[in-house]
Amino acid sequence: MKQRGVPYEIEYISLKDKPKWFLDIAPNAQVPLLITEDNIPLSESDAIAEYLDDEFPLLRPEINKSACRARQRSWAYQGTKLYLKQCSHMQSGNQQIFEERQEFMRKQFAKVESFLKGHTKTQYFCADILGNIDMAWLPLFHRAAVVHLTLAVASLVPQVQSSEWLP
Ligand SMILES: N[C@@H](CCC(=O)N[C@@H](CS)C(=O)NCC(=O)O)C(=O)O
Repeated sequence: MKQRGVPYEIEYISLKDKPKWFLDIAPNAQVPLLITEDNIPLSESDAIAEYLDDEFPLLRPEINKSACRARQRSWAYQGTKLYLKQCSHMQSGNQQIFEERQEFMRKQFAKVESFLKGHTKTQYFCADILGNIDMAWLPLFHRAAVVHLTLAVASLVPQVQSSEWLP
């Protein structure tokens, strides 16, 4: 939203002690939740991203061409599906579980890495300005970099080591 120039306020909640106002309006009881200017609560990252695309000018009108746009959406969806898996990876109870989950995450990152290899001419996924697909993968790359730096494990994605996602 910052990139789009849309004004917003953030309210953090405790996921261990979710407030009643949140549970009353979030059907999936999960974050993120976006409350629009008209006071409409929206949940599910993909639905929120789509709403922002529809409501505010696209950052990247060139991706509006249907096949390209659908492709971006599909990769963004691949990214958002991994959020919870990555949370579990970072919260592994022991070394063996951590390594099993690390292997799973490594395979997922390998897929996006092979996609990125075909898109090296632009700064971001498919253009020189940020779009939903970058937004979807940004937290994954950032957290992978945090895991890498914190635990000194082999990096999940080679690009992470040298990229600007590093904290
Ligand atoms: N499908 C949802 C998943 C969101 C999600 O997994 N949120 C997690 C935080 S990373 C959450 O709220 N966990 C708390 C819970 O499920 O009780 C989306 O894409 O928005």
